[in-house]
Amino acid sequence: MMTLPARWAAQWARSPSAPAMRFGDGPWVSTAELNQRSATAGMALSGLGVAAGDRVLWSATTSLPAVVAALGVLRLGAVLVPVNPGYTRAEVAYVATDARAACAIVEGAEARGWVAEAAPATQVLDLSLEPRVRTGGGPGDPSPLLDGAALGDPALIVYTSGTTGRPKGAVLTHANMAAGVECLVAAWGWGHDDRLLLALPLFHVHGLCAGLFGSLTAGAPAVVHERFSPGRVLAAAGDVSMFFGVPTMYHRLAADPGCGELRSLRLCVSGSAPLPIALFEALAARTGQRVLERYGMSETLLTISNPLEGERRPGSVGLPLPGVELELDGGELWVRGPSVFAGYFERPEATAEAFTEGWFHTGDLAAIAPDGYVTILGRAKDLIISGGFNVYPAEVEDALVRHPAIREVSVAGSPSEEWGEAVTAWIVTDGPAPSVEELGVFCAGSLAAYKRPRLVRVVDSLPRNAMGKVLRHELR
Ligand code: MLC
Ligand code: AMP
Repeated sequence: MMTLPARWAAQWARSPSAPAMRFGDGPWVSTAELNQRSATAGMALSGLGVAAGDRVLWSATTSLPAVVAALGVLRLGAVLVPVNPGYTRAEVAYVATDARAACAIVEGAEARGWVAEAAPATQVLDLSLEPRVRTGGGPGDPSPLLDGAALGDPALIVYTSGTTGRPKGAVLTHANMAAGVECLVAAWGWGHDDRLLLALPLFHVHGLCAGLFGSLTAGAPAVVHERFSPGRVLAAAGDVSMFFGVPTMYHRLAADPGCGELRSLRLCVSGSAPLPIALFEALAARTGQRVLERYGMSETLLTISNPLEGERRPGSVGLPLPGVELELDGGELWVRGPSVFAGYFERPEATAEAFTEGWFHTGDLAAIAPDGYVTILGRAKDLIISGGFNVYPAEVEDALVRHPAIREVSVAGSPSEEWGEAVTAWIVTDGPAPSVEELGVFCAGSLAAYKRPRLVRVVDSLPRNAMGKVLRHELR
């Protein structure tokens, strides 16, 4: 097994004129150009004092310079820490300080200022990798060894709240990343002739590892869209062979009169949230596609998938991918395998709590049929999944309870056809109740847009158990 950057560099050198990716309708970027530009990025970072093993926060919308910067980080052996570019000051500052980032590559000028203020030792760069806010760092090696990371070295730190608490950085090693990506390439028969239409955000493992790194590893071109739009996806469908999406994207595609355009694709994959059986069936009827549903997590990458050949069972996430072992503990799914992360960054206690003898506790409730097919039944953890983004009720409650008219609040997901779950706040008020719009404005400074409540319900009191803990399931 090789690290992914070493494998990509070897493949790029072998076939330098192959198309690697294009952005929208832009020109194709060849593997030679990607090779050269990502090497230049790695060397530029090194020249600024970033060393192998350093953590590099990376926050940008999807673009070629953003991809080049991320590949440069990995080729240098530094550790990529992706952050949603829609995050507020507090959210970005938390990750920058928790990760103790040596460097931050940040697209937005305002967000660069937030990082510089919160983490003065962090070298803050824009996407051209020019220092924009002179702070930490210093001259480094201008001719570093690229693609020299070892398999056991950390490659990626993905912030997630796991099953409980404040966001923690899940550390994925190069070995985890290679195992998690290579098994998808094999399982889904991903060859040079494929072309992936990639409209997922690149700051989560779905878009980054499965989508972008999968394409690079398969040696297959990707057509990358900066953001998802059903019309643009359907217009591009004739030019690609695969599409990966979250259920909200499939919901919007199924509602589009042009959704039959998906018929020509070889493979459509769904994940990150449950794909409702009715939506699976609507897509099958309208497009002929039996969408392949798979399951994963930031901490484990993708571990369970319906088969490429054989039965794609609606409502089930399929069978464990090669090398993955599954177990149920009191209904909770535990997983073990080569793509399961090394632990939470500098949090030995949280790591110890998340594992039992190498088995990672997913916090998801599942059933395994006698023929091995897995169905995700629900969650043991307090987590809302809205449009494929995770929202932690406690974080939303902390923001809302600061509102002067809110005496008590509890947040949970309500069923939503479009979003899967819609963030909903049950509030007990003092005086007139604030509207959903007013609460949106109120928490705009502390919560990214997708975390803000879409529904507000005013109640006289919150249901609690004998210990005083709010019974969220009774609210739902
Ligand atoms: C956007 N908004 C959301 C939202 N996405 N609100 C709730 N939930 C979401 N998921 C907000 C916008 O900020 C905007 O707010 C308003 O909703 C309307 O936006 P929109 O234009 O309709 O939404 P859009 O930008 O089109 O985004 C929808 C989406 C996006 C589905 C394309 O949410 C998305 O890309 N989801 C993918 C998430 C993903 O990649 N998850 C993978 C996690 S990895 P306002 O206030 O401006 O009006 C993982 C592991 C695994 O889970 O197994 O894969
Ligand atoms: P994240 O922390 O963003 O990686 O999200 C991981 C969570 O997404 C898992 O723990 C599941 O709850 C959920 N998830 C991912 N894929 C699926 C799926 N196909 N069906 C149901 N839930 C899923």
